[in-house]
Amino acid sequence: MQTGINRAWVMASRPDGEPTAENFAIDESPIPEPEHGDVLVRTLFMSLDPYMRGRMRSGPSYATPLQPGDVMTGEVVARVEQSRSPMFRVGDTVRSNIGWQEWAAVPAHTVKLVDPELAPISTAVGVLGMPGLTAYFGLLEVCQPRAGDTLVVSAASGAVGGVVGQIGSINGCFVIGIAGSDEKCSYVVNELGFNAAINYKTQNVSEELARLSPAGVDAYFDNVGGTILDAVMDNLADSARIAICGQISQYNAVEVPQGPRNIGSLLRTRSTARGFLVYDFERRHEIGRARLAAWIKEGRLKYREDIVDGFENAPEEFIGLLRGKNFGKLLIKVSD
Ligand code: NAP
Ligand code: FER
Repeated sequence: MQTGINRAWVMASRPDGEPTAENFAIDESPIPEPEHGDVLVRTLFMSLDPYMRGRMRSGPSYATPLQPGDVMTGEVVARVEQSRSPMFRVGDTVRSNIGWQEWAAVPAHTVKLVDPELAPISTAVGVLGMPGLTAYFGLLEVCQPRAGDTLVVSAASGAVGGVVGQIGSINGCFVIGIAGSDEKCSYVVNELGFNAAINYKTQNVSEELARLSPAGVDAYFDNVGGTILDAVMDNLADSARIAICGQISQYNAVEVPQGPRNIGSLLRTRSTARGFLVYDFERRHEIGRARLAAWIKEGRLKYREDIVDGFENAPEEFIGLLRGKNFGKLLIKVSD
């Protein structure tokens, strides 16, 4: 039996616009007892992701929204501390959707084993987890990149964007990243091997795209929406493919903002814009994970993690994520 206190971050109230510290509260309870068929897990790394802002909102979604008092949604990398299932042993590393909390007793069949030989275990919720698989399937299936294509990706230095650009390079694309600082831009070019980068805060994105790729953009992996999507749509090549992966520039919006101002460009260029969710490709996730892991081992896929120490820092870092404070995959280190 494990004695002690479990801490969980709950949504105290629904945010109106940008989340604030007051929208979150810590709930304390005894560390739970695993029942027959359960494992007791202790969080090592907690993943913070933009989609969590969507869960805090009421309204239509593929997932049920949080109610005030619910534990914040999220996936963690954890250690099995007690096992009442033949599926796991004490000491196994797993990933589990237990949300923002330090401990949980969960049915063993809901927990996935992490192979520590593949890469550092933190990557199980990063480059080898949901964000990496989003990049892999969104790019290959929705953008359908071909050698010689110009591929543009926004939030380029982030968990998804960094992987998208590198898989684009592996497929022979000319890759242009869009990011929010000179440091992030130089990182994607100099460390990740993108061909070029545009700082959307200091440069005119539409003009830079026209200069860097006069023949137009063949594939756009959209992580942000808003005015950056508009700028890319000003520069489409014929038969371009736009993957609508995320719209982070609008996640804190109180009113649904005015839509793309240049839909006519799709018509003129016979282009396609398609939304997708990483879960659409769930049956092939293990294939994607294996390929991503192989590229890491071969040195062809690099990744950056932004690891912040301390469970108590989760809300502040999450608010920062929506503002672009993170640089690479954002994780909270909860215990050793
Ligand atoms: P991330 O890129 O690591 O972090 C978010 C980044 O978004 C920030 O660092 C910031 O970078 C950028 N950003 C924030 N506000 C912005 C704004 N107003 N305009 C432009 N950029 C802004 O996050 P991630 O986990 O890789 O997620 C990236 C996108 O993919 C998100 O939209 C997310 O919702 C989406 N996603 C979708 C799926 C799916 O299944 N469809 C799955 C996973 C993720 P800068 O400093 O460069 O602005
Ligand atoms: C994400 C952004 C949005 C994401 C999922 C969604 C899994 C889905 C939103 C909806 O159904 O309303 O990053 O990641």
